[in-house]
Amino acid sequence: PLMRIDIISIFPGYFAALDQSLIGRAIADGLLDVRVHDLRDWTHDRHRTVDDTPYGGGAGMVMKPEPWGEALDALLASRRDDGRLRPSGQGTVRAQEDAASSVTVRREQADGSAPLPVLVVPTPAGIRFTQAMAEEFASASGLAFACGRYEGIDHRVIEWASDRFDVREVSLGDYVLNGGEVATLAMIEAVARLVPGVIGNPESLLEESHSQTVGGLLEAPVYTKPAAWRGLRVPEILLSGNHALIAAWRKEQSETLTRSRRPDLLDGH
Ligand code: 6GU
Repeated sequence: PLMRIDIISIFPGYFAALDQSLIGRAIADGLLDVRVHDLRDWTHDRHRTVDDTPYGGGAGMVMKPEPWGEALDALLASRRDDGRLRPSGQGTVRAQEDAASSVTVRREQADGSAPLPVLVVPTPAGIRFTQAMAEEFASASGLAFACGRYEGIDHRVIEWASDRFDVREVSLGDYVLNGGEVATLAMIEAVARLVPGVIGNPESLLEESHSQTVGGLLEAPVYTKPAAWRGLRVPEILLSGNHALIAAWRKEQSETLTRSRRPDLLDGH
C-alpha cells in the first residue's frame, strides 16, 4: 500500500465509515492500509479503565497515560516486525515481508537520520488543520491518529511521544467535538483523496475550494442539466461555449464569494 494509517480509539466502531465510498475502494484496491486499534486492549484491569479524575480539580475526566504508553510502544514496535499491533502479553511475533512499510515519512531528512513517524492528536486546542497540512500528510508513507475523549489525554503522553514521533496536535476549527474520532475521519478523508490513485480523475483535485491552483479562493457555483429547472435558468455564459469568458466568470464569482464569506482568505491577495 502507498499509505498505512493506524488509529487508536476507545470507539473503533466509528471507523467502519472508512469502508464506504472512495476510501473504501482505495482500501479494497490495496492503496491504503487502515488499521483501527481499541485503546482498551492495552488496559489490564477488569473494567478496562482508560480515564481518571484530573489533578488540580475540575469537571470531567482525563485519559490515563498507561494504556496510551503501551499502545504507542506497540505502534513503534510494529515498525520493526509485522506491522500488527499486539496488546502486551498477547500473540506472537510473526515477521512479514512488508516489515519496513509502516508509519514513516517518505521523504529523506536533511541529516539522513530516520524520519520520525507522524502522530496526529486531534484536539480543539491544536493548530488548525488546513489543505496545506493535508497535502503534507499525503506525502507520508504512514500516519497514526491518537483519538482522545473526555477532557483530553494526560499531557505526559504527548511529551513522551514527542521524542519518538513527529507529534501534531491538530484542530478542525473553533468548535468542540466530544472526541477525536470524527475529526480523525475528516482528516483521513482530506488526506487519502490526495494519495495518488485514490481519486479516479486527479484533475478534479486541481480546481476545488482551497486548492493552491485557484489561489486558495472559494469555488464558483456549479450547475448541470436541465438548463431551466423550476423557473431557474443556468447562467447563460456557462452555455455559451466560450471558454475564456467562462473562466473569467468563474474567477469573478470566486472572488466575490470569497470576499463575502471568507475575507480572511484574501489577505494574501
Ligand atoms: Cl480535532 N477534536 C475535538 N475533540 N474537537 C474539535 C476538534 C478536534 N476540532 C474542532 N473541534
